[in-house]
Amino acid sequence: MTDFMLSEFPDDLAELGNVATFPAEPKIPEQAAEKRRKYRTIWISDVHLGAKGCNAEMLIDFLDNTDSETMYLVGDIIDGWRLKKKFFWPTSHNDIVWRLLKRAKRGTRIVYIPGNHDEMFRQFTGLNFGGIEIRRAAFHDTADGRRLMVLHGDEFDAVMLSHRWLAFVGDTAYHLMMTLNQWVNRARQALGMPYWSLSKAAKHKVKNAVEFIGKYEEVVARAAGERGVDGVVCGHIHTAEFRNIDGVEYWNDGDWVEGCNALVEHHDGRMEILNWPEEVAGRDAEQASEELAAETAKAAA
Ligand SMILES: [Mn+2]
Repeated sequence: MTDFMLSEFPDDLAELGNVATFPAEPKIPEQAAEKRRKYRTIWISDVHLGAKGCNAEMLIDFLDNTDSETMYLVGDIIDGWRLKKKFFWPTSHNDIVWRLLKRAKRGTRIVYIPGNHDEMFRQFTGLNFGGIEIRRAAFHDTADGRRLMVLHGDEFDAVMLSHRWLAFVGDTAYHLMMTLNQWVNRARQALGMPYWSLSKAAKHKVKNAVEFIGKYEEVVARAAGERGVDGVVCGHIHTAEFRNIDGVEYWNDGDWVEGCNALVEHHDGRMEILNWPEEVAGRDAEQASEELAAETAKAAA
């Protein structure tokens, strides 16, 4: 047995457990925090960190431009299935983890509800890591007194006997489609065209997929209604949506692979689904018109 070499450790043992060892800055610098849009609550899900399809840059932009008192990570944040097949972890994915931990440190209450792709974290239900609470599901009370059940949504796969969703987006087929989506969007970006979601377009054209999604939404809403809540927030099927189904609110916060959606609650309890590529396009257009106005004013002077 080799001797324990204390000399190999830093002189200042406090360094090992010091908060200061938390990387001071992410690789992609954080944008100024003062002009962030403030919400009461933010829900995001289906980020799929560790998968090539994850739209990390778009999510980083979202995180740098928003803030909230509470944030729910509604599952499939990390894609354990993909990581198991092939380890893939670019710095941008690390930067997202950095931003989430930083948010918790700044005082945002973060509740992480693992999904089916990150189910390995379900065994830690009830624990708290870096200020992030891990839960199997949660109840959220809105500012205007509605009670919402929050869960990932794969719980209903077994109920959906036909499994049409899986037939349509079988893991490999879905992965291929997402790769294609990236190529298409890289080309579009090079041509100065806005972001466009390939599978979103395809999903709306495939009758079975549309039927499946509609049925899924009804099954989830019915289950929530049976539990006496006013509504439900879930993710899983990568289709952001709001529907009132027999008096029960169904909210799906979408995904960050193709749609790049988030669900937010304003301070008065009003809820809204954000399409971040559209928000970015709006911001860019506003900036361009401001610059043009400034140039025109300069030319006139
Ligand atoms: Mn899922």
